[in-house]
Amino acid sequence: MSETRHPHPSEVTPESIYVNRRTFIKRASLAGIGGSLVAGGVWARQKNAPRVEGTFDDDLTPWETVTGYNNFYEFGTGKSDPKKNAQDFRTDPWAVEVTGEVREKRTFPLEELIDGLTIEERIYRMRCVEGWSMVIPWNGFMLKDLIERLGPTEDANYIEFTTLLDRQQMPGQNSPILPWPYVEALRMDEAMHPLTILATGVYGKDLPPQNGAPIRLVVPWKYGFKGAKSIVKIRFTKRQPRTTWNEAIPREYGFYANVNPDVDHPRWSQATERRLGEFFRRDTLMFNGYGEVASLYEGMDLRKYY
Ligand SMILES: Nc1nc2c(c(=O)[nH]1)N[C@H]1C(S)=C(S)[C@@H](COP(=O)(O)O)O[C@H]1N2
Ligand SMILES: [Mo]
Repeated sequence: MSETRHPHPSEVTPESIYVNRRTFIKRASLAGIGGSLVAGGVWARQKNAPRVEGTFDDDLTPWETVTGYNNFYEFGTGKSDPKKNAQDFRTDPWAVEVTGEVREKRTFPLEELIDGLTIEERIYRMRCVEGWSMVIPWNGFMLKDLIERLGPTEDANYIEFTTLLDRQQMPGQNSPILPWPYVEALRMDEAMHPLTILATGVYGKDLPPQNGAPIRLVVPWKYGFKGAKSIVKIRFTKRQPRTTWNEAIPREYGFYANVNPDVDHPRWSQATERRLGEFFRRDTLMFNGYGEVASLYEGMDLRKYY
């Protein structure tokens, strides 16, 4: 990467929490990465072995941070609340309703919905609107592959994702901190971009509940809040759907939510970020470093469409 040199994480973090990708791969293969690693769950029932897609030289954020420092307001607003409060969350059986402008309009058991789709490992930089970032080895499939299978109609311009609404299991939904259930959406061309995935795993295991088990959206060039967790409904729409954070605080959270160091959040700058596990802040990169998506927004004023 051509950005200014930042200290190597091993220079500023204790060796024990420093995970090098190569060591990880070695360890993972020793443990037998993939289906045999865990019993039950979505990941284990996937027939195809994960394929590692591309290479990436940023160090991975350690498992403990990826699964212990989360935003999932259904389970509390503190960063350590989701891990604590989501442990008994039931993700099996799980079904996803597919509706709206689409040929295959019905409710699918999760296994059937994703059966046969190619699961890969995708190591993505993730950037939260709050200013922290991580590098996460997701396991998932291209949303595009699922969309092609479902067959949206010509009127499908957007795709909407809805999180489970369950006030018993998700205590946060008893407080009006957000309009529930959590909803996010993408324009169809964003959804069809090969970088956009639905993740079912992380670090070669099923997603832990706090990370959005059993299936969640991952869009690496957008702020983390676009990545709706624990999805129970996928709806194809003609018009731009209402989305949770945009509806809650429109001035602060736009529909597009593209990572953009030049457009500040009204209450803080978005120019830099703190990669969790590192000491010094890094410059935030346009589109979180995924410049290949720029063509999706050609001719759009990204200050207006933030
Ligand atoms: N349903 C739901 N999805 C959600 C959230 C949430 O509160 N509820 N938080 C979002 C935010 S703000 C971020 S930064 C990411 C965090 O994902 P992670 O905990 O797996 O890192 O999840 C996103 N998806
Ligand atoms: Mo976030």
